[in-house]
Amino acid sequence: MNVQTQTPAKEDGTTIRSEPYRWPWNGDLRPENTALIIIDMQTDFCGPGGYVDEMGYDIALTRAPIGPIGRLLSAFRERGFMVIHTREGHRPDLSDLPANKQWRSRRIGAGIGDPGPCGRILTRGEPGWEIIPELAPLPGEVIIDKPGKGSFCATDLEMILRLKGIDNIVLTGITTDVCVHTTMREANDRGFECVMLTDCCAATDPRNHAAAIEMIKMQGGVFGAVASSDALLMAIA
Ligand code: C5J
Repeated sequence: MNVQTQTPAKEDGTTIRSEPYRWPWNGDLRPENTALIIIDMQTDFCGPGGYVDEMGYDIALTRAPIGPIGRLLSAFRERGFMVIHTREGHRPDLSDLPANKQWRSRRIGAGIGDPGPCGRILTRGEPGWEIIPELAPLPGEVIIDKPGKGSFCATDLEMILRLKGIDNIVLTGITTDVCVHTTMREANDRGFECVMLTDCCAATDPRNHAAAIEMIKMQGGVFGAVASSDALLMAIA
């Protein structure tokens, strides 16, 4: 495609400093058309005794984005942007848990649906499944309960975004290489304009975090763009 024919992004504060292009592509960044999605900031992914901890990964890594997400969340709430939280987890009867997913989790010592220090692992209604208090949803904010990694699979997220007139999605949460990336890919394929905030995400291995960021920047922004939360905060200030 001849890039000269595309609508140029404005340089007047309606785009943010990001890679590999200034985001969003068309300069149309407003509270009415932009949603913040906070993915899986649950005790199971970043709390002591949760799923990630039980698998033996370092939760200092997955806790690192809590502060940056908190600051962004306050700014988005103040300015009236849509805020959406997601939770990965399964029904208590595990009827939505594929047998291979459960088998794999048991292999690494954190069987989904099995008892753990924070209740049954990745099971809806259990303490470990709750969003951490630092980032707790406010009444009226959308919460998406998802059985898989992507936030669009087997949920009503797309319908909610379309009905609200959302074009732009800001992606934050954990983990960069799994649920955040899967959600960004799903959103991008549906035509949403996505940016992932690098300091507001984390992986259980920093190399995977770095690789996930690089993947987004390929092909002129194959899934969208990446930026820091400061860049976005500056633009909406
Ligand atoms: C994983 C997630 N890693 N929230 N879930 O199983 O990324």
